[in-house]
Amino acid sequence: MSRIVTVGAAQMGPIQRADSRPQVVRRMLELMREAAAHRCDLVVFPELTLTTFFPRWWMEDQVDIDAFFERSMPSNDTAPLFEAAARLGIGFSFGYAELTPEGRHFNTALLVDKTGRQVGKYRKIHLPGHARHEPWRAFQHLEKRYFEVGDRSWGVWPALGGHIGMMICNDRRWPESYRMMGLQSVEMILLGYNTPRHNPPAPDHDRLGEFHNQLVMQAGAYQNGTWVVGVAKCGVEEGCEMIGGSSIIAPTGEVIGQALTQGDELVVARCDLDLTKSYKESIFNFAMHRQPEHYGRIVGQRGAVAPEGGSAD
Ligand code: ING
Repeated sequence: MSRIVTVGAAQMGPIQRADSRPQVVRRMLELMREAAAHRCDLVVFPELTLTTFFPRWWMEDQVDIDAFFERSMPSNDTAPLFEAAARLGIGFSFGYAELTPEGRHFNTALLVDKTGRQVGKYRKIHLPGHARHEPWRAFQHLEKRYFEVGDRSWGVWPALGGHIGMMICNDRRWPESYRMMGLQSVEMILLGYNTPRHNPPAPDHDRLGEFHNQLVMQAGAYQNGTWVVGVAKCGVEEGCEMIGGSSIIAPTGEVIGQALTQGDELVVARCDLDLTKSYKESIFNFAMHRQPEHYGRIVGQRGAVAPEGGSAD
């Protein structure tokens, strides 16, 4: 028995500050049409798909900041995506900056089914970077200033014949994100990312950008017996290079599809959700092997606490 979901990882090249939402949506629709031609069931778009990665700039006027946010979803600009999904019979997920009616700001991702109905919503929990202006940096990374921490934990939704979950960008570097969905029997995790090549506080990491990107997604896939679809917005945006490497990763931990460019590029793979079973029922049979009574620090502590002197045992 196999439950095949044909996935299109829809990598987006750079979006410049002057690029309008209609221009970006046209690019997304082109990728969706290409996915339909490849008989995809699902198209996955990156984090903050609709605009340039604006947290790279220090802004003080909330009007300027809110210009990057969506007040409604779908909006006039994004409605064509939902209509195309229903017309083509393709589910999709994408990330955007959400401004709620109550005035709250989130880095959000949506899961939309083949009928164009919103199935799931996730708001980014791990916000990297900093909240204050740090002019020493070549560019800012102000997600802690512009977004609130998500107000709901990672969800898993029945969709496309399986259990689908979402996370966003920096979440992928934290094993807790995967495990929270692994404990909900997730079979495919969708995630988008905008990852600058250069990380000002740790420039020695720059040469390892693609390696760390793959490392964390492959580990998360294998350790939770799930597919992982990681999709980049990449290339040089406003002078800032962001890494590509969009990947479709099997529960084996193997990369079975990967983008080759730093532009708009569709990576297609047939993903059998039943490949997850042998991992979930053996090496990562959580009910049989996990020992939560010894995991207290993982939830009880925020930061690390080193041992007081003394011997090892
Ligand atoms: N971006 C980055 C990410 O976690 C980052 C933050 C930049 C981490 C550079 C490491 C190096 O991929 C987002 N948007 O979370």
